[in-house]
Amino acid sequence: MANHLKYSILFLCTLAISSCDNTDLPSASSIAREESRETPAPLPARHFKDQALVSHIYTADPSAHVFEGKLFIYPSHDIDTQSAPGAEGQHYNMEDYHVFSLETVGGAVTDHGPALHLGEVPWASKQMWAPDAAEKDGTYYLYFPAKDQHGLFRIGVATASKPQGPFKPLNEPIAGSYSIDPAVFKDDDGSYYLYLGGIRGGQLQHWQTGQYSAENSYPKDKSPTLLPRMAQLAEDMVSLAHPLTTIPILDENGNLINFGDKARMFFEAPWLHKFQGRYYLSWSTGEGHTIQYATADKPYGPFTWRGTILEPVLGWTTHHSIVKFQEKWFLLYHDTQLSGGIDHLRNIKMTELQHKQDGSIETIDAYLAD
Ligand code: FUB
Repeated sequence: MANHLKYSILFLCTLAISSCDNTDLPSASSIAREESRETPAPLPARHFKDQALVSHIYTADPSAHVFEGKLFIYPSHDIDTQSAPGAEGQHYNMEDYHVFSLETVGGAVTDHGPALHLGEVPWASKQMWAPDAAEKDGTYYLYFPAKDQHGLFRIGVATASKPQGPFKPLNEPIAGSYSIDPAVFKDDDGSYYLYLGGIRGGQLQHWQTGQYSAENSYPKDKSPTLLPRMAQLAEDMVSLAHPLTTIPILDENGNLINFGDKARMFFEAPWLHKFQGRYYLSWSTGEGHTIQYATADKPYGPFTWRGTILEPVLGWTTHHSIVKFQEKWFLLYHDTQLSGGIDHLRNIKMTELQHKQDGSIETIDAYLAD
């Protein structure tokens, strides 16, 4: 038996003994399916630095914002699935969103219940992946990726009068949108920008020219990698002020980062935050399993690579957000601690993030030192 599976079973036994109230625990068959997937090298059972924010359902991809003085979290809601794992991410077959809130760090986490279900979205067919939210003039906007009736990811919007929803979806996705992982950044002048993108299952490789191509191809290792996209949101918050544009990410020599640079290349999960007047773009490297970041003077970039925010966590994916709450900065992220390493059954966590004097970010390890 592989170490990875042994560790999964051990961890599940521990959960059972401690009478955890997790209602979505995986079946033995899902663990077996997981065993056949390509996973990172087995990790030793070290102690986790942070504990899951909630354990009654599986959650992932936490986007966090402060609304009405509370920290609101908009994660994916992971579910066990009959879809076999595959390169297209078909086993991430989520169907709804729950919104969570905290009044204080370390305090009770409120699950506000179902906020939007796939069946309510006229244009969507499946896979409600990582969402984000924004507020403007008392209306709350939930931005979410889902596959349309042709199997293409689009970004939808749903609105509510409260940060926790329930959200009412628009009949159509955002015109000109594609791929996954929307993140909305509000600048100090009141402008809103939508960042997005994810390769492989996230389909960004099909939009290399800005137009859809059925060809499923990637750059050569020594060519610039695929870049995340962004656009300013129009005043109505549900359309783009201009077509999506690429965001240059440069290395320390001023060259675009190459596709072969697996430790730094953009894979998915773009997030934008601003610290001391500087724009910080952070992203998941996918196969590199880290969160990297770059900085710029403008929301459009070009961004220059600066370093690693988060070292690999337990599980294949890594996805985060960065938010200032009650005078401190926090990294929201996920791992697969509760499911014992099952990639599509994740749990959200939160940890403090430090900007150093020179504006760089201290690298976070999700494990305690041995
Ligand atoms: O949750 C589904 C997908 O997994 C997200 O959209 C990606 O960022 C990855 O976390």
